[in-house]
Amino acid sequence: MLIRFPRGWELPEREATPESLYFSRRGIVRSMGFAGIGGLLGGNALAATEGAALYPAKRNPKYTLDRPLTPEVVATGFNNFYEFTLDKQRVRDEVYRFTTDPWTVNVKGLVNNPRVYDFDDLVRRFPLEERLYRFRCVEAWAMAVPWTGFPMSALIREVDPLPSAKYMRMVTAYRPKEMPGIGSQPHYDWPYQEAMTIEEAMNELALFGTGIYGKPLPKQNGAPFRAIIPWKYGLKNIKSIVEIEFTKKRPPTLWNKAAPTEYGWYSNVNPQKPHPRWSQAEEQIIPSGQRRPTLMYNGYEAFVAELYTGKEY
Ligand SMILES: Nc1nc2c(c(=O)[nH]1)N[C@H]1C(S)=C(S)[C@@H](COP(=O)(O)O)O[C@H]1N2
Ligand SMILES: [Mo]
Repeated sequence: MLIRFPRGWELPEREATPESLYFSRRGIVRSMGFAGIGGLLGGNALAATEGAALYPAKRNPKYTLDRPLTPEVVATGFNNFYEFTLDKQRVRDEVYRFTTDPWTVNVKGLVNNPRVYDFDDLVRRFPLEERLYRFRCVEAWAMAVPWTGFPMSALIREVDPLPSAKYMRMVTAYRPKEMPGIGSQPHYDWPYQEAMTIEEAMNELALFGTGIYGKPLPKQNGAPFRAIIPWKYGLKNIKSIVEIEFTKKRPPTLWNKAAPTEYGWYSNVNPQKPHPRWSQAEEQIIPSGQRRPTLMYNGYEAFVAELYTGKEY
């Protein structure tokens, strides 16, 4: 079946429909059975059917926004995922070779309960919730996105780090045959790696994300399993995680290693700390281009400031 994918900021009919209407229409579609879904949604038929019980997850009302949500077509059509391409508007066209089912997440290192989770079990193991978060890229563009996921703390408690563990390292899948950007950008130290202190990861804001806009994550947004750390720059929000390791030593991270003066290891959103080539005092809302002052810790100071008091980053 030929599906027409929208380009740029073009709004397909589905996005122009209020979400509530769209979801009730999905309800109708679901009741039509498998053939009906296949006919209407094409390649997403299986994901839509499997996700029916989990999505949309109940929204947690505690986390509120100071700006409108970014249209879904923008957040799923303007992506940084260098394993595929550096062209943000082409990532969604380059992910078709990437297989995300089956998927396992290997949790290892300094923990009492190391374990390999099958993603289908993992997504049902910890209760999913939806949260509306601001999202700020180090390049100074910003969005506001409804994520679905569960607190990192839930998984961390289950694997039970040893007292000697101080850091949590996360690693993206390394599949050169499925990820054309790896071959065309050989100077990066693949696989993509990120890390944070366990104390940071235990903060209530830190999520493992499995969905966006009330549906499972599309591949361009890091299917099936990614980090959501809203007080840090986007680059810390590592996608398509296959491995999580608990360590005593601070793990290197891809961007910090590539350019330490541009991308700090912590990479907390900070309007007073400019990138060497641009100010971080303001951000540009995508897609309107409207400028706003950047908020300290991306507006999450009340939640995270205590993690950093008395420390200089
Ligand atoms: N594996 C991997 N994760 C990644 C990236 C990447 O290139 N590879 N880019 C990061 C950057 S710079 C940003 S801004 C966000 C973008 O997430 P989004 O496309 O869902 O908006 O993903 C982050 N996670
Ligand atoms: Mo980014």
